[in-house]
Amino acid sequence: MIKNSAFINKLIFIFFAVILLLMILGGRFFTNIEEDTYVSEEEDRIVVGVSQLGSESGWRTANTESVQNAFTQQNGYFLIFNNARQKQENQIKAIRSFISQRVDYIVFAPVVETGWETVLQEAREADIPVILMDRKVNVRNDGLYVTCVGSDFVEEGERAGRWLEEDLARRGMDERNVNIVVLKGTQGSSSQIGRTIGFSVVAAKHDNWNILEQEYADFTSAKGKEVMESFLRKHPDIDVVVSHNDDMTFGAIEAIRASGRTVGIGGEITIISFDAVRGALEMVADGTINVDIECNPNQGEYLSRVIEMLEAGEKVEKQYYVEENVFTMENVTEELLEERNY
Ligand code: GYE
Repeated sequence: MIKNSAFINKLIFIFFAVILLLMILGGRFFTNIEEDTYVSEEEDRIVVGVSQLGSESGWRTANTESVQNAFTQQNGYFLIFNNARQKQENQIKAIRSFISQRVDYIVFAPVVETGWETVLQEAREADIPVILMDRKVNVRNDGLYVTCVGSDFVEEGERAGRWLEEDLARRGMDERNVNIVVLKGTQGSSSQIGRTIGFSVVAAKHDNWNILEQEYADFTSAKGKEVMESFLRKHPDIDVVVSHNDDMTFGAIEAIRASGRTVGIGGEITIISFDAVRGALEMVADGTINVDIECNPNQGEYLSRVIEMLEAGEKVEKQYYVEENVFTMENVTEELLEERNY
């Protein structure tokens, strides 16, 4: 009897041990299948490493969203996104990590134009196509990148200048002395360089346009306010502020109002801004900002179209410009404000 029950116990033990073993093996087996499917799904997708330069402005936030909405899993992409927080060295690190992860494409918005030769050469040696977004690079060999998707910043600057010409003429002030200050974007960035050149080209045609001072204010609202305060302390007679983006403009308007001066249509200081984010367009509509030169951050779709062309083996242009407008009180409509999602 005793012998028998020991035998049964042994049988029960073996039975459960076998079941446990089967469960463990089965579990591993099924997980393996899942992992394999996951890996193969990912292999089908186009892997894009995106190095965004920072998150300094409303424009930048919209630009990031546009990229993230374009490179989705549903659209067939696997996106590796990195925010460099305004530091070129962080962008170089991100690009090197994209290279070591063997991504299919590198997309990046260069914070400044110079200093990219070495890392772009490394991408080239790894055979990874590089696409520039928003800003440009200044390299001796433009074969280091495939194409650029962004804005014509010189044209934007010229648009600002041409608008001022027309506005002064309309108000019968085209012969009078006009004192101008310029809040410039990040030093060495394409948007700052292009907008400065474009506006200067028009300004150079007018002896009565007097550029009192130009100062970098990093495309941020806080710095825009600070630099504007110093302009106001030094120059009691400012007629026009040219501000390279809306965020700096918001800060500048605060500083001007705090100094007791008035802005915009019918005010003492004319405000010329760039970007045309919704908050600024509302100020165009109510006459606080005289004109806003649009810069279009919706570049994600253009970028994915370029990648599709490259995937299909088609030839792409070296530069794609996004569509842009000039906004004054006359053409900022309710619909425009409603559909503006940034
Ligand atoms: O105008 C500004 C942003 O390079 C076009 O960068 C871009 C500029 C944009 O921070 O708001």
